[in-house]
Amino acid sequence: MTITDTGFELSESEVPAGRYLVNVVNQSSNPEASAGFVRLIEGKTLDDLAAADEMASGTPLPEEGPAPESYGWLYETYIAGGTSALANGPGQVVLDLRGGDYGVWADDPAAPLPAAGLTVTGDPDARVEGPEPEAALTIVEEGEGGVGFKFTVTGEAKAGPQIVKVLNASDQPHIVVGFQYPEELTTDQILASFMYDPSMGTPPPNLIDDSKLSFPGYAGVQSIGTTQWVLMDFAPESLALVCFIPDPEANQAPHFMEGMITVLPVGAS
Ligand SMILES: [Cu+2]
Repeated sequence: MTITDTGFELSESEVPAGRYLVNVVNQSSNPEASAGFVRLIEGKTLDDLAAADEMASGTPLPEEGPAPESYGWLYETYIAGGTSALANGPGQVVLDLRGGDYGVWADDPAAPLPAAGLTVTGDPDARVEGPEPEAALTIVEEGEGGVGFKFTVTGEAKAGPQIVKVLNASDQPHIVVGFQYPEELTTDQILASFMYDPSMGTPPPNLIDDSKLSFPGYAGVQSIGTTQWVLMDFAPESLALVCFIPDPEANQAPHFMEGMITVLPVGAS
């Protein structure tokens, strides 16, 4: 798959259901462009996976983002996962495509990039079986809407490229945004930095300097019960995992506010 500034180009338009290694090449001007696979449901089209049509017709989405009821169906449908690729570099993910009509999207219903279609032939309900890549690190997404969510991590993150297995064992979709920082991080520091707005006056101590952040780890939105294996290439720096999906059971609070934020050490390779 190639991501450009006008959309997603897929090498295939139709594939049988199965476990796939997807190579993502980013030729767009967005260095953190991402791509994921969402199965469409009755009454929903590729236009429901991006804001491209609204922007083209001059009716942009409201500044606060699309209304929650417009994307509620994404909490119910099958979303296989996805990854991002740094500009011109390879991104790789292994994921399970069950039968159905999919849209390849930028992991955000308000994204300006139009979604691209992919038909997957085969049983829409059958779990995909296949060889499992050997992962260095496993992230299990746990918890319950309205109660709280967390990442449970086993294994050790190491500097360099590695396969990270991500399993959604909760009751809502999740995303893993892994960012790195050259100094030590704490979850309190990250939360305070997310909440800080310059109009609030004095910044919190240890405010994160955005210019020092990098994003070498990313597992795209995935629905309940899915597993994906993503190639991540860590630097020997602090690593934080954060989920930004809103929780409809908690007044659309992002999952990181409900506990889905974790700081990990990265060992020498
Ligand atoms: Cu989440």
